[in-house]
Amino acid sequence: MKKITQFKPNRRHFMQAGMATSAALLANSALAEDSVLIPSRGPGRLISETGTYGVRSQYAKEVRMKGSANGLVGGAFTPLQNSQGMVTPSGLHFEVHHSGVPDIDPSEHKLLIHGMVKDKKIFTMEDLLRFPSVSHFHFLECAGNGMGEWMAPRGKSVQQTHGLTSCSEWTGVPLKILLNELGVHGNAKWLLAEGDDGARLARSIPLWKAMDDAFLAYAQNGEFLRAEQGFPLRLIVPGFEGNMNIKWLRRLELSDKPWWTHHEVTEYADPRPDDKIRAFSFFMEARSVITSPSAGMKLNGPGFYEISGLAWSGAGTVKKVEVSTDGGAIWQDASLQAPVLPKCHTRFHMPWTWDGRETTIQSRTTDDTGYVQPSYEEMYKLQGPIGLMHNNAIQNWHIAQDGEITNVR
Ligand SMILES: Nc1nc2c(c(=O)[nH]1)N[C@H]1C(S)=C(S)[C@@H](COP(=O)(O)O)O[C@H]1N2
Ligand SMILES: [Mo]
Repeated sequence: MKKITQFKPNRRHFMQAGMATSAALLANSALAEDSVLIPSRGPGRLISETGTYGVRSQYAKEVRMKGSANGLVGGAFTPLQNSQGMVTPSGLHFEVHHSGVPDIDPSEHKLLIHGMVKDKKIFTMEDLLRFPSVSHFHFLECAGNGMGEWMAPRGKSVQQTHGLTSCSEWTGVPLKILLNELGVHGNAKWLLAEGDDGARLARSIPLWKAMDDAFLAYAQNGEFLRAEQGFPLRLIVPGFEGNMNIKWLRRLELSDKPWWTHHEVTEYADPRPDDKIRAFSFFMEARSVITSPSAGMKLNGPGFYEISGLAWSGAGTVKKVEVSTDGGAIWQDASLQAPVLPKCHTRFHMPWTWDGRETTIQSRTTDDTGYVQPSYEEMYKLQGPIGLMHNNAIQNWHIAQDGEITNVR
């Protein structure tokens, strides 16, 4: 029988992958070959018993982390520390709700489009599924992602500090197809999008965005939307703050002015240091974070580690991610994993050999508009030291001599 030996990454493997690394590699010693020469297990679980919908291995444990005062308002955070690649599994996509998750029968769901259009119309889901569709990978980020981090580092893990961003492939009907079908009035400039949840969450969407890349999604990662993500229909406004991506969409009303809805005059109006208030901020600006290694993890002694993380920009495409492993003195370009798509999570990697000394690691991204992710100091200058929404500052992870990783400023 052919002998199976344990795989140990070495310098050659990294060179083959086109990466330069000073490979003082993994510390674990070779195991006895006998322990990996696997005797046949015998037959596995019966096919009929695997069920009609796949289940995770019992050893896959990552879950969302719930955060809610009363069970209706609040959400659940994506476990970014375990994330791989750029797509978030639908079952781990973050959630933010303002009145819980409604249970909507798609055969009864309707979408009304009215206001400044030539013909107002009610669409059923069946109608919408007949239109030409598009599929796009986009991140979705709550503008409040990291709101607890403004004043001081509080989160114990990247799930707590950054877990209100996720990325899916969304499929649906481009909004411009529907609007062109109905005929938009020449003076229309805005549309109100309203959800069919108890909160009737509604936001004013600029018409240019509706005519650009907004679409009405009914599917996520190849199947119908999860209930939590807005089943059976949600608005996707790529790159705009999560709150504007109205779930359980029931109504679009066109107008010549914005509505100043509840959210537009409360949480989503951002106070500025110059005493002005920025309303309709729309874009989630460029941001990145190292997901591994990250707070709550512990490095197992000096040696080789791959630094890996996510970068994204609501204004465009990630152009560059720089990583520092010495507290910000030297920055090196990380490699970006293809595909690098607009308004989408981009996975970055950088090989690193830890010398065992205390240090801080961080990442900084630049998008194709030339915008550079700010430090906290730079962000305070623009947005003030007390903020709620749109925290996109550089994240520092401190590594102690014993390998313990914590969230620091
Ligand atoms: N109808 C409706 N749409 C909504 C919400 C809501 O509570 N009701 N929450 C908004 C907020 S604040 C965010 S961040 C995103 C979250 O989308 P997700 O739960 O699919 O991640 O949906 C937005 N759309
Ligand atoms: Mo949100």
